[in-house]
Amino acid sequence: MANADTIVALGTPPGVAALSVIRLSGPSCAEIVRRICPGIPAEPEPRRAMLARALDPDTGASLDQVLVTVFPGPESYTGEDMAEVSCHGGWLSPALILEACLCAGALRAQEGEFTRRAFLNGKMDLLQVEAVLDLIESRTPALHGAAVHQLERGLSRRIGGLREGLVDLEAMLMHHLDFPEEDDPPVPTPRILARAGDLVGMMEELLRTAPEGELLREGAVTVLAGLPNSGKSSLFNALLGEERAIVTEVPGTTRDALEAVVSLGGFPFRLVDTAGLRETREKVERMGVEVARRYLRGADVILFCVEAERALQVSERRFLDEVAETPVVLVRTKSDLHAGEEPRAPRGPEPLPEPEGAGHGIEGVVSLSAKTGRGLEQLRDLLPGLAFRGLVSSGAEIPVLTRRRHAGAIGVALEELRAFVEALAGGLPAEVAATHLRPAETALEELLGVIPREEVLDRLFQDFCIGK
Ligand SMILES: Nc1nc2c(ncn2[C@@H]2O[C@H](COP(=O)(O)OP(=O)(O)OP(=O)(O)O)[C@@H](O)[C@H]2O)c(=O)[nH]1
Ligand SMILES: [Mg+2]
Repeated sequence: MANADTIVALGTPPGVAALSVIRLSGPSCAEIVRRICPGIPAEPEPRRAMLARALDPDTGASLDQVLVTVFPGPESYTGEDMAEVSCHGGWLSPALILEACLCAGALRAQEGEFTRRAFLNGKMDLLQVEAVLDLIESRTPALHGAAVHQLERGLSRRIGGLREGLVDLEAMLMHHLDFPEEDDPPVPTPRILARAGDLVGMMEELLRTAPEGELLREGAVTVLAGLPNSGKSSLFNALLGEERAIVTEVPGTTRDALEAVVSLGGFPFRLVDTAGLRETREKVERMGVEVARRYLRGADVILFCVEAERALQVSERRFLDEVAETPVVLVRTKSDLHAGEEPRAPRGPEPLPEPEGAGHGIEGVVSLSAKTGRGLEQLRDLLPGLAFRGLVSSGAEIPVLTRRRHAGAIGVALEELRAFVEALAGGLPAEVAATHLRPAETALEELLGVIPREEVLDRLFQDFCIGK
């Protein structure tokens, strides 16, 4: 599997910074580094930073003062010989040193090539590769936490355990398969079924984390909806902490949908401000209302804005009926205009009094003022529990399926395992039931990347930056 090419890339983004790292991997690392930094010893001490002058290999001109560290394989990130050159950040030093490495014989790395090599050399499995990607892209503590856990093999161990469980089942069946005519098998069928039942339960538990796990990467789509002028854009801006959406006293101000990602309680939310819902003949506004409805159909949570103390109109009730499947927070806006609100101490979200709440997906009512900020905190506290209920209640330590690929593979394994249970419990011969175990194992092996598939790898690595 050894790779003949030595690759090089910037491990840090270009631009003004104190430091920058150039990383190399491949058999000629040490040689290339010594051509650029002739001062370092012929047999450098592994994993120890050495101060050196980096020189242009052609002209001998001084490029920077650097720290060089070599990591002989296989004890390196990629499993190959590696080297890192830490230089001063900025626009030129890193670029010149990178150029010097290319002159000295290194090749420019492809997207994700370092991690790809790490995977191919058995330094990490496919779930860990994905974790690297999530880790560097995460902007919320929730995704960051899940990625670190996955990088530390939390999910890999769980999947590995399931795979072993399937192999155990096969072993238990072995005797049945070898001596089908014997009446008294060493492992009674009920015991095999019980073990299979445990595995089914574990797969189901894992699969339940998938919908919210995928939202960790994409953000929960949180749509602000309501009649024109109900204060949607003002609330959007208040949650973002900046004046992104235009706010005026003219009903029908917002026409397009505006999106922004915010972290609330450590979880990612994709807030969408939309056009106020009303029948209108005006062409642009009508299109805006159409767009709003499209977003509402895909919403994970709806913030339904109604001015405080105003009774819900028929059209608003009808709207709530339409979205009964989606969790809704009834936001009572502009509370500062209603004196009755002021003297009260802050309180938790109250249940919607009948008949307002009956039969709808209303999960809470929050009274707030975008103008004074009062009540915003309550809304922020409420949202993680609505969009990420399972993850909030289970805490950070259970592995989470964060990609469709994960849920797809576990789904296949679960289906096969259920078919196995059904066949065996239904009295079919052991060898017939057993035909479902291999495909279940294969699904888990593909998930871990035990059997690497080119197309899966290509799709995955195209999302990487060059230096990873
Ligand atoms: N006093 C007070 N006024 C508010 C508050 N929130 C919004 N307003 C006012 O209400 C009017 C409408 O606010 P917007 O945020 O534009 O309402 P909208 O729902 O986005 O309106 P459309 O985009 O037209 O559908 C503006 O004049 C705001 O200044 C609030 O909390 N307190
Ligand atoms: Mg608006």
